[in-house]
Amino acid sequence: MLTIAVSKGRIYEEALPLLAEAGIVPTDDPKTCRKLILNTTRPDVQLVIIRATDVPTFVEYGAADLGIAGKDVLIEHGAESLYEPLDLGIARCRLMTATRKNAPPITGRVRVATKFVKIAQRYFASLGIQAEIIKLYGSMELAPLVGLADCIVDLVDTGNTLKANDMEPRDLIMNISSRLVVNKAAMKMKNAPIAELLAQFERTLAQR
Ligand code: PRT
Ligand code: MG
Repeated sequence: MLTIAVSKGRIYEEALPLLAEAGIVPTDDPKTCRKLILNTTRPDVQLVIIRATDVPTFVEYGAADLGIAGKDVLIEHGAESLYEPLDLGIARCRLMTATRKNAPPITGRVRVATKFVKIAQRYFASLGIQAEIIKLYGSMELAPLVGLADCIVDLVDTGNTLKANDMEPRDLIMNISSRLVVNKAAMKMKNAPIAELLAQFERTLAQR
């Protein structure tokens, strides 16, 4: 049995066509079904549906053999203990700094609200800017509006969320896409089926 960890939402939606090309079609829809383990049309493959930030943990401990996770989540988790053989090119976005519209440029000391604490710390340190990082779990856009922070570090896709909150994107920290990750022991113990799956994903991606 191969177990693949995927988060509900945009990664799941964008991973479905890739999985389908490999003959993996879930027999339930996680939007309407509360099951956390989904069987698929391949009797040897199951999906576990978990929070995006938990995917590296499940794969690291071997609770899932493979996983699909955003590069943002992988860097923040510190995913040295995982293989990351493929950029799936899905759920693309940009990790950026953002401020209130027309805010003065960031210099000297800055208060930053984000859920990407490690990435933000490294980024501001690399610029020689002294940053006080405030960890939040969501709705980062609110922080500058209520005086909690000068700046946020968050994912931006269309930019509509920032615009709706009188904020604007500032600097690009990195481009983000979702990656396939593999448990190191599984890569050895289940090498044949995993290698076959990797090859199929590669063929599909090459055609895109
Ligand atoms: O929802 P939950 O707390 O369980 O986790 P999550 O929000 O991290 O999961 P999910 O499914 O929303 O996102 C999973 C992954 O999708 C992220 O780790 C990214 O790698 C990727 N991704 C791609 C995004 C976006 N695009 C994105 N736009 N993740 C989040 N957003 C959010 C962003 O945080 C902001 O709130 O969408 C908003 C901005 O979108 P625009 O279009 O208004 O700019
Ligand atoms: Mg979300």
